[in-house]
Amino acid sequence: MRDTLTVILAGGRGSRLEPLTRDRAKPAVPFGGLYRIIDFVLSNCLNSDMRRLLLLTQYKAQSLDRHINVAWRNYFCRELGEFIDVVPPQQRIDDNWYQGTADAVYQNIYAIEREQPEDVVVLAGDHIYKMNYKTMVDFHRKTGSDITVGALRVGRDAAREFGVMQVDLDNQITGFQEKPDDPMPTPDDPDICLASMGIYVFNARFLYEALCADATREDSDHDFGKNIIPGAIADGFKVSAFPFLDENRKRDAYWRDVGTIDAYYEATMDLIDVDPLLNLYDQKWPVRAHQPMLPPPKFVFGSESRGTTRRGQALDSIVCQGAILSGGSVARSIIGPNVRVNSYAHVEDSILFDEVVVGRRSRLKRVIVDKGVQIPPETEIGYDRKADLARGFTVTDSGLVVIARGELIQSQSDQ
Ligand code: ADQ
Ligand code: ADP
Repeated sequence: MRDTLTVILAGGRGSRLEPLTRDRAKPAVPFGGLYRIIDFVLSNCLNSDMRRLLLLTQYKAQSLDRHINVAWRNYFCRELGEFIDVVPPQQRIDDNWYQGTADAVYQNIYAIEREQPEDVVVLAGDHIYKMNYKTMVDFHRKTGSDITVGALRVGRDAAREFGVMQVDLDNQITGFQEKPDDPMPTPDDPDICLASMGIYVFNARFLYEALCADATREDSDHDFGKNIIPGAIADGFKVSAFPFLDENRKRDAYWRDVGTIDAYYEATMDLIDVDPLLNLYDQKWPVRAHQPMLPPPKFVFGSESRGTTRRGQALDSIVCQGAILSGGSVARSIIGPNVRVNSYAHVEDSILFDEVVVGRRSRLKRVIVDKGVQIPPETEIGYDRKADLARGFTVTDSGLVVIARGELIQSQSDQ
C-alpha cells in the first residue's frame, strides 16, 4: 500500500446534523461515547496499512484539526514516509468554500503528484464502517480499472440519496446517475439498487488528467458523483464497482451514512445491541480514538427514598471513562466521558456527550445531549414534544430531541 496516497474528504457541512454540527465539522461529531465519526475511516486506513493521508477540510475545522493532533498524529512516522496532513482550502472560490468534491482534490493536485502514487484512494470522512481498503485496491489493480467505486446494495427508496449504478457481469459500470429521482434497480431484484459508497480508487495518471480537463469545464459542478464518474464512463474508460461484502464475502457489509439526526441515532444505537452489527470489541480491527487519561467509570448504589429507588446503574448501555452514575439509572444509552447522572435521575434511549450533567430527579428519553450541557434537577425531556420545542430544543419528526452545546436549560421547578 506504499504506492497509494489517500485523500479523505472531511469538509462536509453536515447541515442535516444540526445542531450537532453548529460548531464542528461532521467528521468531528462525537460517536459512540469515545469516538468521533472520522475515527472509523482513519482506523480503517491504519488497519489497511495506508499511512499517507491528506485530510481535506473546509467547514468549521478547528475541532477536527485538534482531534487529529491529539488522537492521530502520533501513529504516523514522517521518517518512514508516513503522514496525516490536514489541508485547509487552498484557493477560495467565493468566501470560503471549494466547489464540488473533485475541485477539492484538484486544488491539492500538486501535493498529490509530489508523492508519486500509483493509485489515489478517495474516501469520505463521515461514514461508519469497517473496511479493509487493501481488497479494494487489489481489485482495482487486478481488473486494470481507471476508477473503482465502492458499491453496496440498498433499498430503492433509499437509493435516491446516493449515486446509483448499473454494472455488467464483470462488475464494470455501464451507467451511473447521481441521486436520481427514479433510481434504476438491479436486474435480479426490482426493489434493490447498487449504490455508490462515495469512495473511489483512481489510477493516479487518469485522475490528474480527468481533474485538469474537468477544471476547465464551465458547465461542470466539479463533483465526482455528478461529473467525473459519469464522464469517465461516457468517454469509455474502465470504471468498475467493488462490492463491499462482509468477511465471508457473502452478505453486504455494515456501512452507515450518518447524515441525518435519525440515521446518526440509529447507527449509535446499533452499538449497544446485544449482538451488534458493528463490533467495537474485535481486537483484529481496533477502532482507535482519543483516550484521555481519565479514571474508570463509577457506579454508586443508593437507597430507597420517597418510594423511588436511588440506584447508580446502567443496563444495555455504553459508559465511558470518568463517568459517575451516582444514584441515577441509565438504560439503552451511550454515556460519554466525564458525565454525571445524579440521584433518582433516569436516562433511557439517549446519547450524552462528554461532561453532561443530569440533575437529581431529571428524566430523559430519546434525547441527544451535546458536550457540557447541564440538565437542571427535576427536568423532564423527551416526554412532551410541545414543551421541548417551546424550550428551543431541536425535535426531529421521529421525536428525537437534540440539546445543543451551550444551551441553557431552565429548571422546571423554576418555571
Ligand atoms: P454526498 O455524500 O451527498 O454523495 P457530498 O456532499 O459531495 O456527496 O460529500 C462527499 C464527501 O465529501 C463527504 O464526506 C463530504 O463531507 C465531503 N465534502 C464535500 N464537499 C467537500 C469539499 N469541498 N471539501 C472537502 N470535503 C468535501 C456522495 C457521492 C454519492 C454517494 C454518496 C455516499 O456523490 O454518489 O452515493 O456520497 O454517501
Ligand atoms: P468539540 O466540541 O468537537 O469536542 P473541541 O475543540 O472542544 O470541540 O475538541 C476537539 C478535540 O480537541 C477533542 O479531541 C478534545 O479532546 C481536544 N481538545 C479540546 N480542547 C483542547 C485544548 N485546549 N488543547 C488540545 N486539545 C484539546
